[in-house]
Amino acid sequence: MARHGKMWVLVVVLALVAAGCGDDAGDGAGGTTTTGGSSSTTGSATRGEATQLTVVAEDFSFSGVPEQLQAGVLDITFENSGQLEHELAFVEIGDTPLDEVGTALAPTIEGGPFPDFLENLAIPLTIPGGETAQTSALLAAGNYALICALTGARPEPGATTTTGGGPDEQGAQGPPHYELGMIQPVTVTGDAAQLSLPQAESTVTARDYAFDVDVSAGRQTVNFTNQGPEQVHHGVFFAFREGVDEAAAESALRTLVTSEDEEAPPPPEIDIEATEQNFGIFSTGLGASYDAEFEAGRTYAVVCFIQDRAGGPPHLIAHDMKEIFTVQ
Ligand SMILES: [Cu+2]
Repeated sequence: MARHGKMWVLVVVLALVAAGCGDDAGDGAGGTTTTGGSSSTTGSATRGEATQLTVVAEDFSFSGVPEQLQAGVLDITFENSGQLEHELAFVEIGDTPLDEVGTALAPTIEGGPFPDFLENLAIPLTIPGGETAQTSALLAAGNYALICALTGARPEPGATTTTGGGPDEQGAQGPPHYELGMIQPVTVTGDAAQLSLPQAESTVTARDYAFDVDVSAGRQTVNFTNQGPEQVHHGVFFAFREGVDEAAAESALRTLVTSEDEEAPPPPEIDIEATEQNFGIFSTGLGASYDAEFEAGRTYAVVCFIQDRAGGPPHLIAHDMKEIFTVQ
């Protein structure tokens, strides 16, 4: 939620998600993805220290969401059986009645302040309709609503257009999906003091306001965590074309974010086809594991478009929150 402080950001992110999803399943969220064939078993069971959770999304409902979960590592399978893109967003609501949560969140989604009750936030996965993704994510104790705050309407039945309803065509039309039924209460109990993800080869750490990137060439599991101490972050990746060095990448990124023209294509230095990783949105202490691939010799940027808890411009704009790196 709240990842689009300005319309151009929305346009850019949607364009990148759409481009990334064109030829390779599941790039939208960077999760390990298999299409079809997934068990529809719901509920939870424990294996070791992780809780197994399978959630199925439809247009517009969730199923498989237990009323109670154990704090700690969740091994999540998120199956999107709908036509539209949906997200799995754990939003702490405190004692706010469920029917007042949507109204309280609306300004946040538009780039405004976060409500006071929203301490913990974890949005590990966002995937297009028809896909299934898996991740291990951290969840802290608290009273949550599990919601999808994305917008996007289904194509009208019998409509004469044949646009297919991809994320680019859906645009930002319609109400947030939680207003259409994608909201369920979840109580998370247990000790939140020992939250840590399973070991992974690589790490990307977000903090106020920078990224620490430790990745290598090839396909790998990356643990993405937010170390705060205060703000909410995510990680959106841009890949640059071969031969674009870090100085040129920085200048291209500046061109992208300062462009007044919402219709303008991204700067040519950005390789849309290769821009496929996105790490979810997390409050301090939380995070998830993602399957990611980086090419040796290539330059990338990871940026954050989330606003401060007090509201304001995205962190990339307000705090230059980015890391540009070349993979060895
Ligand atoms: Cu941020």
